Amino acid sequence: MERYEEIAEHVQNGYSEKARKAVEAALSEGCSPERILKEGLIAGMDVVAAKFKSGQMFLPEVLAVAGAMKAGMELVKPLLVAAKHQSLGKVVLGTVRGDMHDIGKNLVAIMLQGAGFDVVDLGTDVRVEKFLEAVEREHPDVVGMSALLTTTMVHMKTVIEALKQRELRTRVKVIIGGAPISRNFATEIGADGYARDAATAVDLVKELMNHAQQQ
Ligand code: B12
Repeated sequence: MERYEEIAEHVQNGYSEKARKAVEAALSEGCSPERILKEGLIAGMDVVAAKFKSGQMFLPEVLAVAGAMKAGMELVKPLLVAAKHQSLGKVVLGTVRGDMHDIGKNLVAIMLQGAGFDVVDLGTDVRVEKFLEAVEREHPDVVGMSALLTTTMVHMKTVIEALKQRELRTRVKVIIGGAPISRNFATEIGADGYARDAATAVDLVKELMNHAQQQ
């Protein structure tokens, strides 16, 4: 079996130790961290997402899968996050209130750091106040919010409204993402952009920063 498939399979089974060892082996064989992430770890998670949706997999199993995914991500992260001396800008990231999903947000953080941005990760279940405090404290160029639940995506709008009220909205660009999020939703709530995956998120942030400089 190919290494990438092996990694994907261990992620699907929720085997953290095996996933970690397979990623280690792949790296020592010279496999690229990008392919390990895409064709191994994310490919495994895609299968799990489909099975969870159709009721073939349940929460405790998905929790184990998330653990295996993280074990693998820890090893590829330092390789993707190359130390760049000059920062391209600063991004504050967080998963909104009531939402514990952080795998996608963490990937966005890794890719942004890899591209040369400073990232301040506020974690999961981030309340409005915490986003506002971070904008005041960190002076980021961009605020990124993640939501994976239809019940929590509504909080993105609350944060945008609160930024307006505090007169902070014009200081930052706001981007959003997560499985239930669409471009239409982003427009509807007044966000500056939406990206469907981590690689596109990097392009989006670069685009918004260029735009801001030209203004
Ligand atoms: C793993 C998982 C979990 C894990 C999370 C572990 C963790 N640490 O993150 C656990 C087991 C804890 C979990 C719990 C729950 N989950 Co869940 N979970 C998933 C699952 C299977 C995969 C999510 C994932 O990690 N995907 C892989 C990553 C790489 O993809 P991603 O998150 O989409 O992120 C990418 C993009 O969206 C984008 N992106 C993400 N964030 C951002 C942010 C910005 C700024 C940008 C630009 C881009 C961006 O880039 C990322 C990288 O490419 C999804 C299924 C799915 N289709 O998404 C369900 C899913 C999200 N869960 C679901 C549910 C219902 C729940 C629970 C309510 C279940 C329950 N009954 O308790 C709880 C809620 C807990 C809570 N309060 O948050 C539903 C949501 C349904 C809905 N419409 O609201 C889903 C869709 C499954 C389903 N079809 O039923 N879950």
